Amino acid sequence: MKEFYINDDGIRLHAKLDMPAEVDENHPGTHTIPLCIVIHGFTGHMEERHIIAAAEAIRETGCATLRVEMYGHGKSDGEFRNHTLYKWVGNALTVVKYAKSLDFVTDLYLCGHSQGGLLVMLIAGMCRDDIKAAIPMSPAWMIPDLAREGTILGLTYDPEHIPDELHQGDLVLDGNYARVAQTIHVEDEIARYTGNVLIVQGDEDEAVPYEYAVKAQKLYAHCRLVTIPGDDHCYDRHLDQVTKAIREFMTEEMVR
Ligand code: FER
Repeated sequence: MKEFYINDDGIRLHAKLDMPAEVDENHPGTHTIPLCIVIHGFTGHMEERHIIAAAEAIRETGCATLRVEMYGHGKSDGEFRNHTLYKWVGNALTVVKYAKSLDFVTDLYLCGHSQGGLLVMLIAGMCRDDIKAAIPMSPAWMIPDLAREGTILGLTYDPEHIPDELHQGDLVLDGNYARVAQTIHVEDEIARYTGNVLIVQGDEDEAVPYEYAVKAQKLYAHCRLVTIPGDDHCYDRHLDQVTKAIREFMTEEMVR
C-alpha cells in the first residue's frame, strides 16, 4: 500500500494505492494492470467497511485500486461545510488525470458510494474516453432533484431563496452546497456514457430511494442493476452480495 497526497491546485487529496495480491509492491517490475479509483460518500472516508470491501473485491480480480478522499472529507484538505459537488468534480478530474499518468495503468475504472456514486456518474460522462466501466454503488443521484425542490438531508428550505447556511443536527453546510447541486443534471451525463455500468443497491436503502437505481439502469445504454434484497444504504446486512456482484462484473471486464 502506498499512502500519499494528490495535489489538486493546492488542495491535498489523501490517497491510498493498493496493488492486487499477485503484484509485489516493492518490485512491480513490468506489470501493467488496470486501476480503479474508489470514492466514499457524503461524510464518509476511505476506511469505511463498505469502501474497503469494494476495493478488496476489485483487487481480487487483478485490478489495482486508488482510494481517494474528496474535499472536506477524511484526511484531505478543506472544511466539510465548504464542500460542494463542483469541488468534488474538480477533485475527481484531477484524480483521473493523475491515474492516467501512472506508468503501470492500462484501463481505468471508477467506483464510488452514494454521493461518491453520483460523482462517478458525472465523471464517467465527462471523461467517457478514459473510463472503461463505472460502478456507482447506491448512487445518491436524487441530490440535485431534491436540492431543486428545497430538501437537503431531510432539511427543507426555500429553493428560490437558499439560506447562507444549512443546519441538520450537528451538520452544517454552506448554502453554496445547495446552489451548486441545483445546477447539476445527472441525466445529461448518464446519456453521455456508453461504457458498461454496474449499479448495486439495497432495496431497503434509507438514504437513497431505490427507484433511482431502477431509473438509472433504464437510462444508461449498458447498465446492470444488482439489487440486494433487504439491504440498507451501507450494506450492513449483505455486504457479501455486494462484493460478489462487483467481483463478477470486474472479472468480466478484465477479459473484455
Ligand atoms: C441527502 C441524502 C443522501 C443528501 C446526501 C445524501 C446532501 C448522501 C448520502 C451519502 O453520500 O452517503 O439528502 O444531501
